Amino acid sequence: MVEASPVAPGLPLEAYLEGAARRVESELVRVIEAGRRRGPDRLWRAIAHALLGGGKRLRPALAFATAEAFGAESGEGSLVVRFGAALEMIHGYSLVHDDLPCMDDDDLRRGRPTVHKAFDEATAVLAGDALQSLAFEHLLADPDPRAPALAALLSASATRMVEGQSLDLLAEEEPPGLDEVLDLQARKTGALLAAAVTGGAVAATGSDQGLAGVGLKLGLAFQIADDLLDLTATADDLGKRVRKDAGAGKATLPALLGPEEARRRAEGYCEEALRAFAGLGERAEMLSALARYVVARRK
Ligand code: GRG
Repeated sequence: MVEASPVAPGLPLEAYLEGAARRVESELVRVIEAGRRRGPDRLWRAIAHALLGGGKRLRPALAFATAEAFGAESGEGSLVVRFGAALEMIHGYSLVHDDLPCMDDDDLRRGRPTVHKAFDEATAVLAGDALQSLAFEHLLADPDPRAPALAALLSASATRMVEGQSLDLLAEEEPPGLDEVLDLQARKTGALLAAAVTGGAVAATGSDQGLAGVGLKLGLAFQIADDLLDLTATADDLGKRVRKDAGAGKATLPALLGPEEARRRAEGYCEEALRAFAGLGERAEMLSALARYVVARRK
């Protein structure tokens, strides 16, 4: 069984997540400051609202820990930190668009009003659009010869994410079976988490090191944990509306299999990832700690 609560104040994992967030946020702040100098001010304020309003920064942390597992540095100015910022831009855009009235219609995200509530719908659509292209503009501004491979990886995973979102919307009309839900979630959530892991490997070595499948499993574990938290956590814990999946009749693993079997599956996927990371040796210890956090997290 995956350890229930590996994150406590003062323990290394929490410090690691804080450090990863600090590095990625200073990069995001620099990009936003440059944008605000150009304007339009309203668009860039909306982008800042989307990018700097908290968030666990789990995807960059996974990319950094994977790069480190292959012996690379993940300090300020490194290629993997630039990649981590690009990941957060794609993730941020997906959240802004997902919250829109034509999608999930949410008012609260990361404990604050969603972008279309704080600004307006048209500005939220544009902020999401800009974030999507900005991710590639930012990544490809790095002269490192591995930057184009990272951009290719990120764009493919962003397309998978949109396919997953489309499947999710279609599922509201025709309830999907278990295999279809797993396919939907592997694309909607798994693809970007997998890109975080493989991107870390590419930044460090130029190869994805065969980690795509493991990254997808970790993404499925993350989504199941998210669905379980929707059932058990409070809006204060998560900074977003809760119990919305059952209300919307969403097909999730907890709904299809029951919460206990869903948790068992999440832990199984996590164990698979842990076995693969163990093969990378001691330098992958933080990566393993992050994999455990994916299923044991409380927010
Ligand atoms: C609209 C193109 C488009 C895609 C939307 C990712 C997604 C697809 C929608 C987000 C809705 C959602 C709840 C997805 C499931 C898992 C998920 C991505 C949760 C949020 O990620 P966290 O927990 O968020 O890493 P923070 O705020 O910590 O960054």
